[in-house]
Amino acid sequence: MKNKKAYILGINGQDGSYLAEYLLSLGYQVFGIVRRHSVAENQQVRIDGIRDKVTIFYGDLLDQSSLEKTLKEVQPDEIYNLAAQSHVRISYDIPQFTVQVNALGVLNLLEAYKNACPNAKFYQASSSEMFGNSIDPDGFQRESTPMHPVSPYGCAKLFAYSIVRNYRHAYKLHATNGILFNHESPRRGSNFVTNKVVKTAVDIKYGFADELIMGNMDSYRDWGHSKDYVRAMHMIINHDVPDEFIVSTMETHSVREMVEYVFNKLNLDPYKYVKQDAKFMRPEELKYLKGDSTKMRSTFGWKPEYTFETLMDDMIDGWEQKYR
Ligand code: F7E
Repeated sequence: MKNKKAYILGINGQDGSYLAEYLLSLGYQVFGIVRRHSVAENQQVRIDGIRDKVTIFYGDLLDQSSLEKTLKEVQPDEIYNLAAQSHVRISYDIPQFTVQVNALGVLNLLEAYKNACPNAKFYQASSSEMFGNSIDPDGFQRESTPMHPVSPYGCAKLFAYSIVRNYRHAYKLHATNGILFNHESPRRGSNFVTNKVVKTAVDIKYGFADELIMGNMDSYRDWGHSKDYVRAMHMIINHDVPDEFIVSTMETHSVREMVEYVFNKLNLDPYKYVKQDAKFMRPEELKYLKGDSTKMRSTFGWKPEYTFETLMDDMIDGWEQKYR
């Protein structure tokens, strides 16, 4: 049987790099799209280990011609859109760029997909940020929870989620949405809260830093491991019926609890080092996330292998190894 072909936008990101490794292990041929970057090394740093096993093209969600050309050439079985301006606070600094990429970029991609390879399957990285501060009475967000986003990032992601559903129905495309709650790993960018805390705490332990400056520590997040979540993406795209699925751990922790866990693990007293600065606060904050992934679990038998503790331990280990 011929190998399946996967086309991944955002292959050099945290999720894209884990997904590429996972699909290679399943025998896929993997094609990835990267944007031009002035420091060429930076655009492939997370895929260094698999660089000779994947085919990379230049492309951009803002350039439909680049997408259409490469989709025509590759004729993939599966398209994963993991590309985005993915930082919520920064979406307030560059709202128009965020909407161009995360909303209109997805429309460009859907048009290219419809024109170049409409029989392929499609996965859109939708986000729990779309819920905003909407919570069901039992304290969970689920597929049926109303979506009221509270950031330019969340608003753009909601447009993308909706246009994927619209194109699925209008043009009979196998277009799916995974609604993923926060997911982290040693490959997480160090300006997201988990990796910022872990990196700075390890720096403090080894004498390279003497304080951690935080934003709001009273928000709650449902944090899982990216490696568990890329397995979920593959299940969602391969379901017989294109649909929406929440991917989450079903547990929530505050930013404060996460900081305390990391510092305690490194035998440091967080309150000797942690300060707060308004520059890391958001004009509007999403306060509480806890996802109900029952549909995902009962449809596919999926469940996360990492717990909150083993996730954070893996990240601590990742930074400590760099120093060793
Ligand atoms: O913030 C608080 C911050 O930037 C988490 C993205 O993957 O998940 C991610 O978005 C919480 C927020 O992630 C700092 O205010 C405190 O309440 O790690 P984060 P996020 O905004 O939840 C969703 C599902 C996505 O889709 C996004 O792409 O931590 N916080 N102090 C801080 N956050 C940051 N970044 N830096 C701080 O110093």
